[in-house]
Amino acid sequence: MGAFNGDAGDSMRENQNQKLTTYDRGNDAWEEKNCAVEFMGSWWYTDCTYSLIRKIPVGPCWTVIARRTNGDLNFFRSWQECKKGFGDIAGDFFIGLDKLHVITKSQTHVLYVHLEDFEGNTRYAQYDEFFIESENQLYRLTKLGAFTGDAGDSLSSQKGHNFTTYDRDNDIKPETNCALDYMGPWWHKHCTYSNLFAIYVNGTVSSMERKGVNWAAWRGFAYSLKVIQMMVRPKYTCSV
Ligand SMILES: [Ca+2]
Repeated sequence: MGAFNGDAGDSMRENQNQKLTTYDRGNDAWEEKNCAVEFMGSWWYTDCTYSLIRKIPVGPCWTVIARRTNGDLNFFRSWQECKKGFGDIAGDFFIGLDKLHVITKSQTHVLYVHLEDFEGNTRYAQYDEFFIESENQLYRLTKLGAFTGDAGDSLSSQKGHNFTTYDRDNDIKPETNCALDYMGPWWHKHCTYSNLFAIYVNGTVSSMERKGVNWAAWRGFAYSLKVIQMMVRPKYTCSV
């Protein structure tokens, strides 16, 4: 690798002479773990790197359960609609709570939440266990494992809580319905630090505070994100 010039700083010098590491081929210097797995990108790692273009993880193991990329599809939906799912899996959609229960019950699953703002920044939140109960148990978010990521943790606060829609109040706020108050079906408590199924607003609109596509630990309650993608994959075994 030749001499550096530019105004971004040199973050590839340490990668010189390193082998390429992928999630299935650990050629880095980190003995205990694989840098490509930990940081979700193939690269010329040492242990690990100062430069990495992180992409949303893809592969046969991942199932996308919800995606929002624009405001065309309304997510502020009824219990029946959230139960069955809505949208088009090639575009924006929610897979539905019944399917989410079946998938997460089949074996232990990991949850990955990808977030993007309107300024081109991306963050993620990963939880090493994720389980949604059946409708009889109000699709309660019973299990949510340890958090890793750079988005901050805005979901652990909702662990142990039922799913609430504007027409089914299962939250613990006695006086009102959180899904109605904040315009998004979710695992509301009293009410929530994340509201990814709320109203799609372009960035900051103060009148829509808490009612936009929020992940409070990253951009706060007044900021509505541009893109969200929720994905699950089996934690231990993935047969391709
Ligand atoms: Ca309530």
